[in-house]
Amino acid sequence: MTDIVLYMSPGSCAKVTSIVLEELELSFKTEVVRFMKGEHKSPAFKQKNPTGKVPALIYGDQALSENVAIISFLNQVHGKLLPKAQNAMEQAKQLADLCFCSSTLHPLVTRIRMPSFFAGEDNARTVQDIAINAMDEFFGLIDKRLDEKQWWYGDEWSAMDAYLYWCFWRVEGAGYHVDKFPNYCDHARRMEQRPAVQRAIARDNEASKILESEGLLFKPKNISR
Ligand SMILES: N[C@@H](CCC(=O)N[C@@H](CS)C(=O)NCC(=O)O)C(=O)O
Repeated sequence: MTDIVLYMSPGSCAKVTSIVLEELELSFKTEVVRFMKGEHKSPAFKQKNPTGKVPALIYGDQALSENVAIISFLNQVHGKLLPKAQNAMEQAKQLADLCFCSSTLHPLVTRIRMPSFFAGEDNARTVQDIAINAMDEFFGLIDKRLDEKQWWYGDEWSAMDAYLYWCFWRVEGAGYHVDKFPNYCDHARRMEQRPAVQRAIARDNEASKILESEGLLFKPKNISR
């Protein structure tokens, strides 16, 4: 059996990889990366991911980063993560969907969750306002698509649902008005019913506990609205 190790930090988008590994029922270990200690920027970690970001997935003797690449790889090796594409265009469209999460939603998630990182405390509210405004369009689009479908691709759960869930969950706890998007809210609650998602959440909570006990748990301040 291939040795699999997921380098993660609680709350981070490594949870997307954690969910898909759990959905595949693969046996894997998690290693907590301590952002507050700068472990992600250490030479040892940068050997796993030169960009100094989680997730980094060790799969056998190889390291792979970027959720989109990890999902594509795991789907090619283990299947089950994306609907079977009938042709190159369909496959490319699935990639476009995943890239929508990583390149469009994720940057907005971070600006809603941690606006002061981008513009300092004085300008945090302005950054967050702009990000919320931009996010509304995309959450609207997702909500509309989920109106008649339980999962992004219909009846079939996919890794796209894991990615959408992480984006939702991350801003839900940051004061973003998720209740304006009832179908997306229902999707998140459906995700939380899945045993694999519950196991990934438990791993995340376990990692939070470790960091909390070490005084290294990062808790961004919410802006009151
Ligand atoms: N596009 C990357 C994004 C990775 C990313 O931004 N990870 C964040 C956590 S959500 C991180 O490691 N941040 C640490 C930093 O930028 O210093 C992916 O999908 O894997």
